[in-house]
Amino acid sequence: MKTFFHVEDIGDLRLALEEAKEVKDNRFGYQQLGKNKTLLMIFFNNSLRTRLSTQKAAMNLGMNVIVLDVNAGAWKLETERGVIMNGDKSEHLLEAIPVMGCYCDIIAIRSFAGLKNRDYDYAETIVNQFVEYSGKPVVAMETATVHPLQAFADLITIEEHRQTERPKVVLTWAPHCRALPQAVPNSFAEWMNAADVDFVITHPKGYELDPKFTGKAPIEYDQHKALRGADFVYAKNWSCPGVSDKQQYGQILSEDRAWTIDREHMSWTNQGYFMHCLPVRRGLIVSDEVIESDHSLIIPEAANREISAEVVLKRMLETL
Ligand code: AN0
Ligand code: CP
Repeated sequence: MKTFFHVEDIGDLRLALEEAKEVKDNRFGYQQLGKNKTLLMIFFNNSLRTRLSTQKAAMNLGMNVIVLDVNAGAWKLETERGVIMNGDKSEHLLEAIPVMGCYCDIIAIRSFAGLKNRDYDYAETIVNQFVEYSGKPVVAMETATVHPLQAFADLITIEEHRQTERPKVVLTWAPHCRALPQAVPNSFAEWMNAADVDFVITHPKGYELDPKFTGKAPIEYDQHKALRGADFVYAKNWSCPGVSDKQQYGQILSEDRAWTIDREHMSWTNQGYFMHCLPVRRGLIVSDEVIESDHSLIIPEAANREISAEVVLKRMLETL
């Protein structure tokens, strides 16, 4: 595996889930694979889970790990071509990338959407340069448009908790006070479409995600109807994806708290499980009772981030 951005990169999902189970049961079984190999983790944005779980996964595989917080200690990087660099940015990404590639065997990168220019974000301008100029395999740790390590961990969690062959999984928008990217719902939709589940998306009008990720998944604008009979409720806020109106890209179109997942919302489901990638704002996305209930899967999801990362790094190490 040379890149990990999309569900296609992992190939057959059944096999990937089997491998995840095997890795989870024997997470230190592949220590020789990573011996004398180095993972470089580059963060342009904050992280708790991704930082810890990906490093843990690499250590399980016997790898060495270097973590670089670009905004804390590195030279400020220019990312645009064709500019006269007479401002506060001392180094250009186009030099920094091949330099970083010299010191590692695999690069993992977190670089969120700027939410200002849809074309720039959806072209994956930053991470594509890493793919092109680093000379190393690249793992997405949430890029402008995707968060596949999260979606894979979520799928593992659903697989572990499903009670039927084909559970109903609902992705529901929920309100938030700050504009958030679409990477998590984009990847979740992409992975659920590829998985053996009944997948439904619900959100207020104007929040339609890019069909490149949602495919033929049905959109139900009535949240109550969508949640009826759900086995898994995956809540997430995202800002306007700007599909029909680019000018609205990245804007907050609604803060309607009727969409907050509380006990009443969960009572419409089939004794469904609550899911969220975290970090989550209580009172906006979800009520205290729901997130603390025994049907909340937030901690198992976070725990499975170690497993999704280990499967991905293992596969990359196997093809180095
Ligand atoms: C980020 C997001 O919504 O994409 C990261 C989630 C994993 N969340 C925040 O910035 C709060
Ligand atoms: N879910 C997730 O990616 O969390 P962090 O932003 O803390 O890494």
